[in-house]
Amino acid sequence: MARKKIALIGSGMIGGTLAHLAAKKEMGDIVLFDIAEGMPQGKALDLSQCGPVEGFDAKITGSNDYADIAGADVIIVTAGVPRKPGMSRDDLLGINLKVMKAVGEGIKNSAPDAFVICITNPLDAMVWALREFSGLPHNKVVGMAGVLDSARFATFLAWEFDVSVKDVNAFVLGGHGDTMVPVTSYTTINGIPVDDFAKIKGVSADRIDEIVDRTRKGGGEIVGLLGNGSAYYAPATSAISMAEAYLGDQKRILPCASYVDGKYGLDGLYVGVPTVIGAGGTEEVIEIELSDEEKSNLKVSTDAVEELLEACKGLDSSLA
Ligand code: A3D
Repeated sequence: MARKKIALIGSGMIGGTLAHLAAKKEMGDIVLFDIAEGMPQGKALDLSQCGPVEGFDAKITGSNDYADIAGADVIIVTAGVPRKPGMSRDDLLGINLKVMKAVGEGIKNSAPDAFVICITNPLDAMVWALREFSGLPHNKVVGMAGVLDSARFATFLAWEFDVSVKDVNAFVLGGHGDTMVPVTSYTTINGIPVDDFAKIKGVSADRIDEIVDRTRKGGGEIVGLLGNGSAYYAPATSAISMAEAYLGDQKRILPCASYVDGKYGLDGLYVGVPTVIGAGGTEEVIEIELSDEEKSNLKVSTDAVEELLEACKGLDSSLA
């Protein structure tokens, strides 16, 4: 059987980390693509030389030509610019929308059969725009955010309760912004609802609210600390888990920015929802019961995403 091919559009901080993870896991051969000349080739050479030490045979190449992504099974898109301290994800809209247009057209022409995972911010609007520009079916284009946001929530809960992260199943819905909705009613510690576990551990409801708030602002906390650029290790690892679910037809239920048309009262929007990922791409969106408060929080979050889509349509008439 031929090896799988993974194309990474954008070879910056997340792109390079993705390449290293994919190579270590022997997911397939890897193409690092970027508009910066020399940089993806340099990273590919450096990463290839990890092979003898780490024991992987993945072929890693760098490119500035979309022809080299032809036949890719999975494409992960990080092309664009990240936040600087003081910027919101939405401040990136104008510049990254133009990047999505170039990337969408490149994918349409060179690798229209790939499963495409978008990471570029502002995520929910960019994945929608990328799908529009590429013309791929909705089930083959998805955004990575919920796996990362849930991992942040799980990390903070595990620290608070002093338990293994492996036993925390955290749940975050909605857009990837400060209005995201960490859902405590579906968050469990080895099956025990988080609110019950907090009582067992003597952790107050106010403290859980603080953790929810820290999760919402988790990306900004890292941007502030780094001083230049945004998180890349956990975003890369999160996207790799989605790529593995597709390549291995794992049917994992992962929170992803998926196309929702009808469920959750939404009308043709990409937003974070629990999604089955298997060989068919995003195979099913799972609609869960929400309390009135959770519903209204989700509405605030999806309204914010809808506003961004309107802004995209204003910036590029081909999207209107
Ligand atoms: P960075 O290290 O700057 O890498 C971005 C790369 O994109 C650079 O190497 C650029 O040269 C390249 N690029 C720019 N324009 C194009 C183009 N038209 N075609 C191909 N490549 C291009 O950024 P990063 O890797 O740290 O972050 C990448 C994106 O991910 C940013 O938009 C971040 O905001 C976003 N991000 C999202 C999350 C989510 O959870 C959704 C988390 C962290 C970062």
